[in-house]
Amino acid sequence: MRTKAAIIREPKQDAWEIVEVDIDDPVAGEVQVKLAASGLCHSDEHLLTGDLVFEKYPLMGGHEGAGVVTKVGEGVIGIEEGDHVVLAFIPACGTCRPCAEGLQNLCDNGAGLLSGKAISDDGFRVHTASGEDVGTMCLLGTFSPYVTVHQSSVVKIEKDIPLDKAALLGCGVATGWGSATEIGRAREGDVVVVVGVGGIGINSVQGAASAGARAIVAVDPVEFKREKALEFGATHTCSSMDEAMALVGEISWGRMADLVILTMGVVEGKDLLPGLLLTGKGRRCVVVGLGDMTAVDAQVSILDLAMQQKTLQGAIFGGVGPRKQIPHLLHQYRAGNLKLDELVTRTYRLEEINQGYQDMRDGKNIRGVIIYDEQDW
Ligand code: CXF
Ligand code: ZN
Repeated sequence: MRTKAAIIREPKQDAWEIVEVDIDDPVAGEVQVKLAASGLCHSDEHLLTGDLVFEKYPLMGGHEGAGVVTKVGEGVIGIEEGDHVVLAFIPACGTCRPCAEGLQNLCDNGAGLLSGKAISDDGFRVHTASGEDVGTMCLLGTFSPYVTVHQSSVVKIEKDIPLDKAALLGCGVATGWGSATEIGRAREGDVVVVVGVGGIGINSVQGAASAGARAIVAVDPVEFKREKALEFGATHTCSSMDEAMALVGEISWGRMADLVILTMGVVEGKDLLPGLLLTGKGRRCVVVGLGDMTAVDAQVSILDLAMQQKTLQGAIFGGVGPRKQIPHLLHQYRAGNLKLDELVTRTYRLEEINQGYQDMRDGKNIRGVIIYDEQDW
């Protein structure tokens, strides 16, 4: 079917381009989804800056969304036309070794995340734009009112959940919340520092609050984001990690933080040093945000890392598989323990996507969301 999408033609481009695309019907293992919404995550901005380079261009952006299943290919199990689904940027096939071990956020299909290629049981790419194959961001490409994606990227949800809010579970909410509660193991009474209060960090703040952290220090240079962090459970704010040193020392009686989460839009090697200095003895510093994908240099005090037995921990999708975490988070939403509605600062039409990213760059958004409606379908 003919639809439209926001694409990037090559690594590093000034702006998203809206073009017509042809979305094929689902082949074996795939479903077609009519999207209600797609979140604007900083990771798509990395495509524009060239920090993240994929194998296949042109590339349809977007890697968190939710909608209604319109078509189902052969061999799809447990998903029917009319089902409401979240599209998660992490696929979970359920049969590879990490999936079998309960590490579904590390599913082997994730090897294709940066390829731009779509997975199907038949193994070929399905979208074309102007007659040429077009890749998809993280196997999804949610900057389009319709997508055809593999079932391993699709999580069925209950129909009472508003789809425009459910969309946020595909990346930002699951990643941020899990980075605090799962990989970060935040516990009652902890002192937690969250550096970078965007669409991911704000969910680390609310995750840490739900875990019972006694102090949550939100660090961000943007005043509006620091204020938002307080609404989501932060107890203190500061504008830089340097500024946070003295504050965290005071709050923790010199022990420093039980957990530090680095979720800035761009994380650089030099950020690890202050991140680890904010981390207490035997405690954990979790790196969530990305930067230049080719960067290999990092500043770390080996003495401090070894002698103080600190853990420097990477994290993807918050350390939990989407099939476990998305239903869990929806229960938390229903129970009033997870704020979703309040996460959305502004909504945009697909044609306004560049305004959405400009607002992100200007520090105006916690999460911007593209809403699709009859005009798009
Ligand atoms: C990223 C991880 C790397 C690929 C793009 C998505 N995660 C969250 O935004
Ligand atoms: Zn993301």
